[in-house]
Amino acid sequence: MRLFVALDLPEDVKDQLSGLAGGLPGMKWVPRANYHLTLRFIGETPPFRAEEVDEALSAIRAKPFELRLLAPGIFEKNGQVQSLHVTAERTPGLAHLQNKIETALQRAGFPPEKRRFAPHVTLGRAAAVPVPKLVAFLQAHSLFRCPPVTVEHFTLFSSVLGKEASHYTPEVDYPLAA
Ligand code: 3AM
Repeated sequence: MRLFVALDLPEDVKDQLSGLAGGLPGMKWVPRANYHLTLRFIGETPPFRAEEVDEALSAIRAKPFELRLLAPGIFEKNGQVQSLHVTAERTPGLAHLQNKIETALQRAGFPPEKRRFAPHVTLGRAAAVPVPKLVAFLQAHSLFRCPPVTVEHFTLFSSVLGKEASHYTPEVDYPLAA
């Protein structure tokens, strides 16, 4: 199984995010159903390890928190735009949960995540978007904000890579409690 840990998003948030999708030639938009905020990519995992992941995640105790999604941004690699996302504010509640998940998975024997946590929801992958159009898009939406939502659980997803889009299945929800 290919696994990752993420926040699923309420339907009204997905509605608002999908309102941003469009108007950029060359952008491969993520289907609305696939919007999520990745907390930890785990990757290909045999069934017995998946059980250990579940045990590790089940033992996490963290409080509900407010998630704030802000203006769109981009990720680049070697000067090439890779993807478009909305940024999530790195609030203490979000950082705390991500940290607990990272620690729990390392204790379960997974190697540390090397990349710094940059919370975001990917909206699209940039195949060949003209840069001026992208800049105009980011400017046009720079004031975009979602009303804060209370996060009361996190989710272990499995993913099956597809030609057009990956297919994500929520496998287990883990509640957050005050
Ligand atoms: O949440 P986003 O869309 O940024 O790109 C994949 C997606 O990121 C990322 O994990 C999320 C859920 O699939 N991903 C895929 N392969 C990865 C890898 N080898 C990866 N992240 C880190 N390492």
